[in-house]
Amino acid sequence: MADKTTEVRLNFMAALENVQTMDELEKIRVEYIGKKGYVTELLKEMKNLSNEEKKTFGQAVNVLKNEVNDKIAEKREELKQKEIELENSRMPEFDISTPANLERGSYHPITLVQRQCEEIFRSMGFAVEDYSEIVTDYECFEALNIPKDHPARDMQDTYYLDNGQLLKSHTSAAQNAIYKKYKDALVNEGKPIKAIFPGRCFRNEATDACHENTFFQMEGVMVDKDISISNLIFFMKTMLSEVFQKDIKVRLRPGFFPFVEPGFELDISCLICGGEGCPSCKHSGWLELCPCGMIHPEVLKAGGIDPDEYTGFAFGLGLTRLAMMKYGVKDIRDLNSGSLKTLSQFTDDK
Ligand code: FA5
Repeated sequence: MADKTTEVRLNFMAALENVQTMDELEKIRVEYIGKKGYVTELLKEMKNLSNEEKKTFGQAVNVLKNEVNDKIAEKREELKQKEIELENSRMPEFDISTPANLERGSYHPITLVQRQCEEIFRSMGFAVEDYSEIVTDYECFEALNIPKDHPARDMQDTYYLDNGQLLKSHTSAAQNAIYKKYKDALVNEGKPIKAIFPGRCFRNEATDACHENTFFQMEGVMVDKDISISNLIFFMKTMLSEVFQKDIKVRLRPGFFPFVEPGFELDISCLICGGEGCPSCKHSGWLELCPCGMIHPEVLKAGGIDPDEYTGFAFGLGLTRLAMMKYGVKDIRDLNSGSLKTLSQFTDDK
């Protein structure tokens, strides 16, 4: 019987010698130590042996099995190493001491302007929050005092998922969650709610030089006792003067949004044409930039805040439009073009 284990061992070693690939190795593994492999078959022959023979033969087969296992593992490592070496030999050689001469990408103008706004508001004590792009109908509309058949929904048609959720049409969709997150600290510790939440928004609408179907907004809210329109105007003015570092002509006019009362449209004089009128501002000389207003009592209530005790303001800054004005981008569609050449001309910031 000892001859048989020796024969299987020699055959195995010869076969292993010729193995070149992982597939071949696997084939040999199955052939020798698989369920019906040569080594496994040897064990089946034990039934014809005496008890004494069974003991020595069993031990010999086990030693062989371990040996086969070890040799296969060793070969696997060897093949892996060869694969890595082959892969490395295919890589182009380069001299790491050569000065880098590669063209570097630049930060997207929207990223730059978003970071700048975050910095400004952080320095004024606002928390920066992140919120999902897929939201519920309740978050995007109902919690904002826009029931199912309210005409205000027509202004914000968006993309709906089969499960009833939707891609958020405005950053206001996060308001309800923010109120709920901070309301306890407001009521129990007297900490005002001060948060901004930038994010990507989606609308199913025709595109032109100042409208995209995918764009960025940055929402901001502040809730406390005795918050008034003066607070709102102060924060808006500070933000704009910090972003542009110069005096910007702005106008505030009444605007309707079901989630604020009163509501305003804050426009800035178009910096592309200097207020003369151009496609970027729909030839009006003004660009709608940051609608805002005092948070509607129903919206505070939906967020778990007592509107008889607390008031607040909210704004929805058009970040994409702000980037257009700051970096002189005439057509909003360039910002989504994905063209490094186009985008890098707007900014040198790397
Ligand atoms: C809203 O989205 C409100 N949620 C804003 C708001 C928040 C009002 C809080 C009051 C209180 P509106 O649809 O106007 O409002 O959009 C706000 C800003 O987003 C616009 O002024 C504009 O700067 C930008 N914006 C809107 N639609 C587009 C679009 N299709 N492409 C690029 N920017 C857009």
